[in-house]
Amino acid sequence: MKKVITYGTFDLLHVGHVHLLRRARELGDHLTVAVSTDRFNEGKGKKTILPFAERVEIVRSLRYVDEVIPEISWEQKADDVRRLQIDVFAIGADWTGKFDFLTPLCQVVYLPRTPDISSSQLKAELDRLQSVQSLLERIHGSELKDLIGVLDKIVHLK
Ligand code: C2G
Repeated sequence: MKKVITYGTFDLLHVGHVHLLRRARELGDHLTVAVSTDRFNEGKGKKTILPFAERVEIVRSLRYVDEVIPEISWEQKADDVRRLQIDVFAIGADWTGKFDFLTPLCQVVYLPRTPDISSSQLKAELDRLQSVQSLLERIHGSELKDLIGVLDKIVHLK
């Protein structure tokens, strides 16, 4: 059985993550995903929306994923590869070259990223929607009606 491993935060799971996991799984017969813990993410300077336990549950539910382990440090990869008898390490091409030190232990594959989607983009969009919502909440009923009237006139002027 050809075993593949990959590592990541997988916050706000999106198609970029799913495409990566599908292609990683297609490199073998079994895919292990090491999901970054909240503490490890702090070290990466990453603030996640979803806590570790939820990110694990979501990743574990995917058809491409056979096993999930925690990623708690940068140094665990070589031990994971040996302990789990991994044949292929795969990760997105934004990491190209960073994990070549694993080549004596297993094949190292950098997979092209999916363009135009990222957890940080989704977070930025969520923040924007939240600020629009709080603005509308601050505008009282009558003012909101006036604002809608003005916007309506602008739209119909076009
Ligand atoms: N990814 C992708 N396309 C995107 C976004 C992400 O292919 N549009 C890939 C990344 O390259 C990575 C995986 O999806 O292989 C998970 O991405 P993140 O959750 O951002 O993980 P990252 O912060 O890159 O953590 O030790 C390695 C790190 O834990 C990797």
